[in-house]
Amino acid sequence: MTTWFPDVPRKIKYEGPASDNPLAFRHYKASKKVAGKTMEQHLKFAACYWHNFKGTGADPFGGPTLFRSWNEGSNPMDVAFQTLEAAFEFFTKIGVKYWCFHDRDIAPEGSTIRETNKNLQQIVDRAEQYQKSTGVKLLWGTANLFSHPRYMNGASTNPDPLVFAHAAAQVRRAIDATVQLKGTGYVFWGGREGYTALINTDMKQEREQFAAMLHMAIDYAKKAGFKGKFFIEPKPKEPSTHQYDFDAATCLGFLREFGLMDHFQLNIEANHATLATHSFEHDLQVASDAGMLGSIDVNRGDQTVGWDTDQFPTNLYDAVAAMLIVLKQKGLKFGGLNFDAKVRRNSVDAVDLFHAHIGGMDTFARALEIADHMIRDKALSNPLKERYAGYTRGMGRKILTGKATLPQLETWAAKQGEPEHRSGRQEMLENIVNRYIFG
Ligand code: XLS
Ligand code: NI
Ligand code: NI
Repeated sequence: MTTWFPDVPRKIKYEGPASDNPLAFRHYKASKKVAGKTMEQHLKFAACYWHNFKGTGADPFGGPTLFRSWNEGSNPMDVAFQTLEAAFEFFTKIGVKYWCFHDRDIAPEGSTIRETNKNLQQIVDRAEQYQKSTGVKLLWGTANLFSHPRYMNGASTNPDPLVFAHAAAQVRRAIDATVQLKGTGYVFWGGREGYTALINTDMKQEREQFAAMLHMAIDYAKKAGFKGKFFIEPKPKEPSTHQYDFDAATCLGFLREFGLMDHFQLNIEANHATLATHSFEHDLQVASDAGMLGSIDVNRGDQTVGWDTDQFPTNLYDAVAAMLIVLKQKGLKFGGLNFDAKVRRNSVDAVDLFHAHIGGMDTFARALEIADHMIRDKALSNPLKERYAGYTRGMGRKILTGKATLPQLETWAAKQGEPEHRSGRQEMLENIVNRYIFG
């Protein structure tokens, strides 16, 4: 068998925190038990196909810089097959249990829908074999409804129903591929489901069109035997100026408005939350509070720039905040932690893909342990409980159970007088977090 990663001769191993081997895990030990499950079961790490295997490093100011051996060749299907081989070699060597793809990442578009479908089917059949031989599973599949020029005005939100139909054809086959590969999730990220100018946009109708596509997907998936969940992945902008799936709260409103709550959950991406001027943990919490946190695209942005830099996650504070939320909701049943992240355009060696994932996996492994420790000690939940204790009794209880009225509350307030001046203790709580992080 060809080795696409000769610099990494064998599977990356756990060597412990003292190791100085850059190609080893210092914290991620797949079999290590935390709160009754292994790290592997908790974290459900996935590597993504697009950035790792199809990313070129091109940006608006310069062309490709990442020349990968598996992308060399003149026949697109040959390239697709060898890329798939490289991908499964990578998944196996880095030790992720899951992968994610767009239809167009894994197979080239043909000149007709029929040819496109044939290409996709061949690659999916091969992927199925690799999954069997390696034990790597599909976390989620999706359709790329944003790269082709026909989608310049949107896919399901396009003013032209024929474009909608092309998108529908793609969604259908991407669902088939996901079912065949036993993916537990299917993602809708609406890159161009939005607009740049309201002057030429019927926003009300475009949102209805989008909902129509999602309802069709639900109906089709049922017949196709899909047992997983659909996920919407919010993002406020880029490539569209105004995207309809702005953030978690907006998506929840949309799903409620169009009767989609039972079939959907959210896939929250760190860098998308920050683009929406939230924190990563804010959007995770919004989704989780609604029982709708299904999966996470783990990455990070750059605080100094306003675009989606999709860097690998290395910030332990953010990862701990995320894992606190994930552990409290008892994990991600249908989803996992997908590294929707790319190496920088000057990280030109294939081995950089390993360094990148090792960093992300170690960060979340450490975060898992820290978050578990904090939860066991009730380090933050006790102070939180104490802060809201007033709502567990008396008038506070009545407010929450819908038994209080404005006049009653007025009488109570008049009788009690001014409330106590109570500190929120933010700094003390931050020190508590640090205590666990510093160890
Ligand atoms: C882009 C999105 C995309 C989705 C899948 O910003 O994160 O990669 O995760 O379509
Ligand atoms: Ni992104
Ligand atoms: Ni993403």
